[in-house]
Amino acid sequence: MTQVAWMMGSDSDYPKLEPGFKTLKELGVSVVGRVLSAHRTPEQAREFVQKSEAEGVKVFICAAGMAAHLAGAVAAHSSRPVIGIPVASGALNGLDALLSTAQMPPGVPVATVGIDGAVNAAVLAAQIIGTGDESLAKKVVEWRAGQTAKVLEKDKRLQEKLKG
Ligand code: RP5
Repeated sequence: MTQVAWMMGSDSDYPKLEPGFKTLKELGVSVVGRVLSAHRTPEQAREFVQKSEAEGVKVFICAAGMAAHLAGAVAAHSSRPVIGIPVASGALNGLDALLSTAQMPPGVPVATVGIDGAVNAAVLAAQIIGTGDESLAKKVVEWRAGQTAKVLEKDKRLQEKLKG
């Protein structure tokens, strides 16, 4: 069963999102990715959300740039958790998308990560699903421990360089 449905407003968003898809793969979370737009394909987006929810998808991730209404529109059609990724594109380079995605009215939340925050969206989705899945929760802890080890290794290399 697919655990995460990841929608994006345009295929031009995908290069920014690829690291997040990779992270879900590392965590063993199943994901389906679709290009579906709140503005350009509103009917298809709604149908996809309803079908995904009926099939048991646990979390939606929605990425869009400019006047980014995709995450909000998905949240309007589903009571599953929706994570929004504002994508940097257009004249305002993501600030527009950040505000459009984050500033939802009370009662229809979108958990918004930072601009181009695809990896955080993936980790957050895994953490949410992990609240009901012990083995995934454990994988998230291990994944984060790996990140800690990488930073400590970088610090060690810097210390050696500074000793010079
Ligand atoms: C948004 O408009 C998309 O999410 C993308 O970030 C931006 C530009 O889309 P394209 O013109 O590249 O298709 O809806």
